[in-house]
Amino acid sequence: MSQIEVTLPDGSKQAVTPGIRPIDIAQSISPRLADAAIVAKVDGELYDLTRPLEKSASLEILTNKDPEALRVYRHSTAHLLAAAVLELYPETQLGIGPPIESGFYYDFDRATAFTPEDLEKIEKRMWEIQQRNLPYERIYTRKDEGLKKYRDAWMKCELIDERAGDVFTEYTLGPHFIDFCLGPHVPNTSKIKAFKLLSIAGAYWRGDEHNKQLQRIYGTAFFTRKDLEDYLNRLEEAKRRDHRRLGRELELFTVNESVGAGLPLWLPKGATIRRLLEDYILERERATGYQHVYTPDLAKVELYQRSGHWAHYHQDMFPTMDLETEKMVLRPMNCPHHILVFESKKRSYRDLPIRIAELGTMYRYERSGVLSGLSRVRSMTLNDAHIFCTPEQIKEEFSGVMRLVEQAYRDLGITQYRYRLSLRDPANKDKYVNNDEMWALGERVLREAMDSLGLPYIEARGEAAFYGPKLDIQLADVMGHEETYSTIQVDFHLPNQFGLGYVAADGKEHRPVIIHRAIVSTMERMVSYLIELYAGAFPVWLAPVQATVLPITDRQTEYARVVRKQLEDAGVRSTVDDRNEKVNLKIREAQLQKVPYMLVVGDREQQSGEVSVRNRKHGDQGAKPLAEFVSEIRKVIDSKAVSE
Ligand code: TSB
Ligand code: ZN
Repeated sequence: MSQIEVTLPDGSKQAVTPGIRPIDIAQSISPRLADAAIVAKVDGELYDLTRPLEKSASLEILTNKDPEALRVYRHSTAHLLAAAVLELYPETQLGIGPPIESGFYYDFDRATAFTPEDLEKIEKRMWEIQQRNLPYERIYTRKDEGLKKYRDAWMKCELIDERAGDVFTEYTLGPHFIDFCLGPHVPNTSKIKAFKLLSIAGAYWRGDEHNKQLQRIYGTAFFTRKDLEDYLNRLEEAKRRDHRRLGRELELFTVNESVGAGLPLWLPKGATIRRLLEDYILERERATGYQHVYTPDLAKVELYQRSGHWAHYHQDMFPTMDLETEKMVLRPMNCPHHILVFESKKRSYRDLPIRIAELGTMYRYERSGVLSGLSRVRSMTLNDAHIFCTPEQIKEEFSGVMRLVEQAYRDLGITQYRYRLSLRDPANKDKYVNNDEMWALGERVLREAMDSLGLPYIEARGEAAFYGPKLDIQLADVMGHEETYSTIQVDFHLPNQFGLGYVAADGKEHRPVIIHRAIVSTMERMVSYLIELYAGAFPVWLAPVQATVLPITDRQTEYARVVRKQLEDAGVRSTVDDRNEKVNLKIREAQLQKVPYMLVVGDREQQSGEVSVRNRKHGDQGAKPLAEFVSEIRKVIDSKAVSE
């Protein structure tokens, strides 16, 4: 019989008999490899370890160290879930069950809603099936036969109908379970070692709200129990820090249906934090040569046609408002307005760089599915600025912005971040302005600026602004999910669109470059980050209430008010809890509200003009004269210490 040739990743070749399975080859290399093997890759395509090889090809064995293999493993666990659901609730119909970033899900059509108790039962049954050591077997079914066989399974029929060719693949799991699937999977349930079902949610078939609503069961799976436990611990921690929950509990912000999704209302305590952040950054900008302006939140459509937003950013804008003689639109960015500020008078090279800054409110039509608390919203206020400078000044301006970012992060206690060079996606050019030379130049300028600062960065294609590449600063949440906060963008496009100019030393008109930059991102996104970073226990300088005075009985109410007055006079944000409640309860509640200092006052404190200080982290600090406490807390506030 003729042989086929398998090329391994190290370049070595093996002559083998057709029909041999990747798992056999793994076994022949080493039993340990076979043991760790999850799935194969044949000519670059994922391939079942137990699927026979029929022609010469290159072969890779992916093991339980490989992220791509983890997706296959998770998808295989989703089959286990489907098998368990069908054993327990045979009337259920199967949708699809793909892996996702953090695990997998499976969609089911069933008249009765799954309960959390059902989830436990299903998980138990999954383990039972896992114990049976069942193989995942690939079989081929003719399309016409399949459609007949699955007459009553409407989702399956739709999926089969769509497949090209006369034959489709299915996978069995033991004698009773079979599902339409492209594969591949792990060879056997014994490979599956650690999983957990997490939640149930509604989901429309194919994500389309006109379709039937299904029940989606989410779960996750890892190669080891340890990895699973680490993940579940992080999930718990993420719940504890979730800014949407804390936003409610600490009365920071709210979202109301009557206003609309993605349009948060800042409550007094949240507004205090926001105002502090705004004051902070405005002060830093004043100190570093920025000029602040106010510009309106909307403009005529023509402005965005000219800037290119209309052509490239339309999808993210709210629809226009048709007035009698003009069409207006809510601005999705502040740049065009700032450009008009620059243009409002003649500029000379002596004036450059000109740094126009604004806490600019803007509106983006984010799709409802991606909205989240304060972190992704539809109305937002950006700590924005546009720097108009000569090409020679870019590098210095870039470093100046970086210094601002680093100082702001230090003051806010942000220590973990990555730099990301965000480039356009060459495969999707119409999302971006078309000028290859300009893109190459922008990219080069950013790389040089980063290299000369000696800062490392990762790269991401498809993340640029439509007008140019960006240097983004990425912060991650507890689950490791990254978002962009600060950003610095070099733009050669908008100056051209608006025909901007300044008079250079040679007396001729030259074109400036625009650097778009945001230091602390939008107030919304940064506050969402700070809430989670501190789990609501803000550094004293940012805490909405810095000290609360707790009289032990109503005999000290008057004294408590005097104490509070003195705190307020010293610029310390404070409250008095003069309810007729036990002081222990008042302490407990202040603690839950994460107030940094609780000042307990009884008869003794009143007589001596003292306060008994309790710190939210360190507990009882003993009694001290009020003036002493005031000067101590002032020091903590003024130093912007991130822990007291
Ligand atoms: C920096 N024109 C530039 C500006 O001059 C600009 O708007 N850049 S941006 O599109 O990248 O947005 C700036 C920052 O706003 C982003 O880095 C991100 O941190 C924040 N942001 C963007 N969209 C949202 C949103 N939907 N909700 C909250 N913050 C957002
Ligand atoms: Zn801009």
